[in-house]
Amino acid sequence: MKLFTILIILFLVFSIVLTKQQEEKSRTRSPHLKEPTPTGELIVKLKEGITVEEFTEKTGLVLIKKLNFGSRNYLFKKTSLEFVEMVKAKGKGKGKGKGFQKPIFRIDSILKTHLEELVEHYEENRFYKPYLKTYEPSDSLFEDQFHLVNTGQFDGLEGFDVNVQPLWDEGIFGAGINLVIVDDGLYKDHDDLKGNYNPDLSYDYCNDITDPTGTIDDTHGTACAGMAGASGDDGACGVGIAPSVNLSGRRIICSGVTFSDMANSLGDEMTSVIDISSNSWGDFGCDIYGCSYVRVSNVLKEAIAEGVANGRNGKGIIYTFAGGNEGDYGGNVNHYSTNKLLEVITVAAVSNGGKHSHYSNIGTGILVSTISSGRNQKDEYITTRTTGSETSTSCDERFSGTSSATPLLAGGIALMLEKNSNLTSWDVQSILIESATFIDPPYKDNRWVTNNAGYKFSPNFGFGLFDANKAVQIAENWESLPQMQTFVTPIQNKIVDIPEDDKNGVNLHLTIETEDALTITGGVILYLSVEHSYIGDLDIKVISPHGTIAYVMDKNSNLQTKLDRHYFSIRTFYGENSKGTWTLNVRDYVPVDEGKILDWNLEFYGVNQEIPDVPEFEDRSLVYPELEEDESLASNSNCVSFLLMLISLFLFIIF
Ligand SMILES: *[C@@H]1O[C@H](CO)[C@@H](O)[C@H](O)[C@H]1NC(C)=O
Ligand SMILES: *[C@@H]1O[C@H](CO)[C@@H](O)[C@H](O)[C@H]1NC(C)=O
Ligand SMILES: [Ca+2]
Ligand SMILES: [Ca+2]
Repeated sequence: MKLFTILIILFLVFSIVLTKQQEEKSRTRSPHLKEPTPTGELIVKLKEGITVEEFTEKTGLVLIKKLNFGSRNYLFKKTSLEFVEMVKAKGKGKGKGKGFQKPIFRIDSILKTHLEELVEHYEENRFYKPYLKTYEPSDSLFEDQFHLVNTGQFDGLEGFDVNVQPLWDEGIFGAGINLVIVDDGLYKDHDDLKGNYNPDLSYDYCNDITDPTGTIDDTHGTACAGMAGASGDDGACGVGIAPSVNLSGRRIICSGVTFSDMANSLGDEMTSVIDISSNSWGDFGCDIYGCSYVRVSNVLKEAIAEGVANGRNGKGIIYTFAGGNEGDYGGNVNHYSTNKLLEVITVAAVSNGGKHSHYSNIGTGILVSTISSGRNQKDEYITTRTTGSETSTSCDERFSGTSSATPLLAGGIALMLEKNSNLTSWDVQSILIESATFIDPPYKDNRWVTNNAGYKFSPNFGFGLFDANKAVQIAENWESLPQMQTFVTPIQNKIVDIPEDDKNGVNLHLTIETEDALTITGGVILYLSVEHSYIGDLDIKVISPHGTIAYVMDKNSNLQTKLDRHYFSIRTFYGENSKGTWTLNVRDYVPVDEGKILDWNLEFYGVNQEIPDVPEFEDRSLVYPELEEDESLASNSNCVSFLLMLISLFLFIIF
């Protein structure tokens, strides 16, 4: 009985130790800490007086070559027969990892005796993977930051991240780049931010003072700042994607702020030194009660156009904007205003499981996606671990949404600019498109379209997931595109009825002549006016002369508004030539409510040359696991907490 008890205790202790070790293992797992792969060879230093012949005779090893240094260093392998055995073993077994045998140089006891007798020292030869230095921030929450390095924590898909580690290893941290967070307050004294804080570009537009800290409730801007540029190795929280970027805050979320203040916050007399402006705010296009179209504010549009054309000494400020979090109510970036402008980079969110985040607005205006929360239909707040403004050390573990996806991209762009500060704002857009990773979770139709220039676009993801390493590598040798040109067609104002209850709808056409043609880079704008007793019936597509379809608007039972010279942004046609006949297709297949098209036209943003080729990169597309039942169900059971999340995660200005 006693023995039995002791055994049980021993077993328990043993399993605890084992679990601990396992934990330890998974905690420190990093792609760069893997054992280097053995080559199947042995490096030896023969003892003084031992000849190669003597050594090979006794050990049966075969000489490969003498090494260049010293006089007694050699490389050996086993006999070719044994090597064949080894290679065979390697090929056995099914599936990745299973039955795989590394070409380990087996050193049995006989060989061991010989070695001890004949050599001074020996070691197995291995493939060397050079990393000049690996940056692994020591910050306590870094290991939870799956968006930066996804090791599979929180059930995520290992490797599905923004691929920043190779850049950190090269020492690219965003130094010397000025990134402005336009938001609520920025708690500049936070331990995670103060080292990167730049007061020169900061301002509180609510109080007309230079300190952007704001009130204790202003946690959103602080979290955004941390996402982009929290410093590393400071003991505080986690780390931003660009841990050395210069951070400034512009406080505009408060009552009393006006359109002109907002416009000033996006660009002012300091525009020559602002590099990037990150904006995780928007207007309210949709909510649980329905959607309404919001007109683009002229003054905001102009401030941004000015920043892109003349900011950064003519290279253009790079604006990132959150796509918005109303995806569960049919939110589409084309419902909104500032965040769909072609001049800005509109960001969608995907989860750590590689899926479109359910709340993330879709639309042809989305440029790229980055990683945030939204696994399944559950409320998982786990995402960044950055900053909160309660004290100088508090961390925010519940920050997510397209609000967090946006500064993540903005910080990534800082890394691109550090590598090549000559990039224009439009160059950055092109490079993001060129470098984005195709993501196609098998759980639903992602409506990917491959356009005539070979680019893939989806209204869920834009051109795909942001890959910082690829973007920076392309940025390094990118030759700036020529000046962006625009071409706007005359307004087509023949009034046309939209056939009621008809699956085909009406097709309208316009033709671009050769002399007006551009290679589309910035995108296409559809301006459209419709008179209809229920706009939500409409389904709108634009089809290029090459047959590429852009899903501009889906039928949306929530939509109750007017379309009056409405601005729809379309990225789908990147790289196509605008020459030829374009088609606008408008359908209404709901047998109540009807209307007519009053006018429409298109505007093209492009250049007078082909888009340059970029190098091919390693394919980082995901292999998705089998569909799990709970992932396929669009459960609405968490509706209330969901709403709370949306409200807390995305800031809105109601115009
Ligand atoms: C970065 O911020 C510091 C202040 O913290 C400022 O002195 C410096 O000029 C900024 N760098 C650039 C490139 O503007
Ligand atoms: C940036 O442009 C300048 C002037 O044209 C040039 O000398 C420099 O090499 C460029 N830098 C990069 C990184 O391309
Ligand atoms: Ca930190
Ligand atoms: Ca109808």
